[in-house]
Amino acid sequence: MAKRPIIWAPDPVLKTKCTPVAAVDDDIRALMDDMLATMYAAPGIGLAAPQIGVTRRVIVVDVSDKDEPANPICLANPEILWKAEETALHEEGCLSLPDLYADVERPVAVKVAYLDRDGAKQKIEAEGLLAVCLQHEIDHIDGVLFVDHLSPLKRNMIMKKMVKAKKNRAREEAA
Ligand code: GNR
Ligand code: NI
Repeated sequence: MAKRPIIWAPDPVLKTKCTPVAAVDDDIRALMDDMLATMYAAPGIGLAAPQIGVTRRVIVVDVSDKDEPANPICLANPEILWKAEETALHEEGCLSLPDLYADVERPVAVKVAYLDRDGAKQKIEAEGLLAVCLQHEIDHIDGVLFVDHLSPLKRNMIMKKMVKAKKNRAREEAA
């Protein structure tokens, strides 16, 4: 399992609609393992393949508490089958928009079909933080960031901060 660099917005790879995986083979399993290593190291509660530069429909999540056993879930070709009509606001962050947070409105529960790490068809019904995280990650593989759910004013404020943060990082890396 190798940790990989996380791509920061703005970047075209984060705006890309990712392609489905044909089958969960050893290459996809290695990708899932690298994504989990990258997510746990960050640390984060989810990661989507485009965040490490791979435009395939693969996401990983683990919303377990620190004092609980780890509960990694690997999802290939996740598909939202059902969304609750009820919505709620939840504060979101993103490893591709480090240190920037905003309240995002989403359905409070979702049902998702996917292929697991063994390529078996699975369904998961989620509410609470897991529902938020799954929707955030599935957005990523459709080229959508949490800021795309905000008003243009809020989105532009956050993206301006990201342009500055990326310039600062480039300057630090060059120094
Ligand atoms: O680590 C993360 N935390 C988080 C908090 C609230 C809503 C969504 C998330 S996902 C984020 C990791 C990430 O960027 N996944 O794409
Ligand atoms: Ni994210």
